[in-house]
Amino acid sequence: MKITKAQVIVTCPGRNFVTLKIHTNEGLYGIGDATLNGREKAVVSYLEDYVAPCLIGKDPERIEDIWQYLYRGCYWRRGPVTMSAIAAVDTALWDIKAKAADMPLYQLLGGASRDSVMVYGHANGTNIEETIEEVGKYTDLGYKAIRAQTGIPGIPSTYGVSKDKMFYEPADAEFPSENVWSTEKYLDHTPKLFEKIRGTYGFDHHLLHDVHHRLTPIEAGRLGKSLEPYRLFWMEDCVAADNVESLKLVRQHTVTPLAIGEIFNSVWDCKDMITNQLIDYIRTTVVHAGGITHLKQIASLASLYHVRTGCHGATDLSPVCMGASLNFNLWVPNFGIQEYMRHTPETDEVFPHAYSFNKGALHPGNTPGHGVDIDEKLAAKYPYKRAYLPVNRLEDGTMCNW
Ligand code: KDG
Ligand code: MG
Repeated sequence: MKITKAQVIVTCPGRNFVTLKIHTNEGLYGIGDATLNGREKAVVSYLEDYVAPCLIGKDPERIEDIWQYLYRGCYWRRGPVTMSAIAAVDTALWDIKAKAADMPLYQLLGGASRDSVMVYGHANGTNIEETIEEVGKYTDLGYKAIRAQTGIPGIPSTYGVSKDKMFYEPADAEFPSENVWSTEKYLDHTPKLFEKIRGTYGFDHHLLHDVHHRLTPIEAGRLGKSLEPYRLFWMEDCVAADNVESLKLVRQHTVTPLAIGEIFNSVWDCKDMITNQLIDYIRTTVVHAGGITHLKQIASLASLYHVRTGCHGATDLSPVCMGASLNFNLWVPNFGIQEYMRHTPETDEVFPHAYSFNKGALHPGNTPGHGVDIDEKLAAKYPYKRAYLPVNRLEDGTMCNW
């Protein structure tokens, strides 16, 4: 088999997605997600200008060799743009291989290790009462795990609180919108949310929370400690994880489990925090961490240190990424949980998929490949629209992490 064409498709059915479609001389094709939220066109150019010309004529079945060719061969390793582009190629090639073998991708990876993949949904509200109500909606839908976020009194808008409750979309402006942040107000308010949720619904569901990189290590230690009575499944991105030493300090103060890694691109970003057992869940996912090939390597390393997977699954990760991730999750021995922010009906229509939700879990389906396709005609009806994630400032105007 030979690769004949590598086609980049950009579409915006409510939000931007970049998809790579690799065609072969045998009529089989595979698709991969290449979406990098707020910087989409950088990956488009990387793929069209540099990667696609090198793929023509290559044997698509040599997935590992092509991965190494793109990683080692470009000299400039790692980084979100490079690794998202490599991921798209890798995902498309696994899709082709599984289609050629006439089996769902999870079978090719080693078969199912579980019946389905536990997911968590996003309950959020502008205040605690609204979030409590949303948690109830998710339990009614059958979710076993729910992430809870709430607005903070005195702060006009914050991460994780959306206008549309089912389809959270933070990248929504032609120029970055500005949020305001107060750690003091957040630290006082957040434990009250979880006290109320447990008081209302008891302890039958897993609860998760995303701090979104905003605290110092000692503040994160304080939050983790104050949340211990409510037994969280995880506290996510409690500090910006550029400096692994930070997590040692957090660990000294709390046994609330820690999840990190949605912005990581490589095993090198998380090697030290895994091998020092400073985290409990690794959040890397297919599209931003070099595809199935590299995610396997990260998960294998993690399995040696009791670290389980918790793949990122926000709406900016396309259904193609979700399909690939679900096949990976059904197989991976050290699976923890999968994030599931639902896509809008428009997005679902552009990306017909085999995966389905039942009783708080997703199954990738049994279609050969990863089970997700793209309707190109429909995709063409939604042209690219520039959109940025917000930026964040302290109340005195100082820039901080969003
Ligand atoms: O593109 C950024 C989003 O994917 C991110 O803000 C969502 O933190 C996020 C999460 O946990 O889903
Ligand atoms: Mg997050």
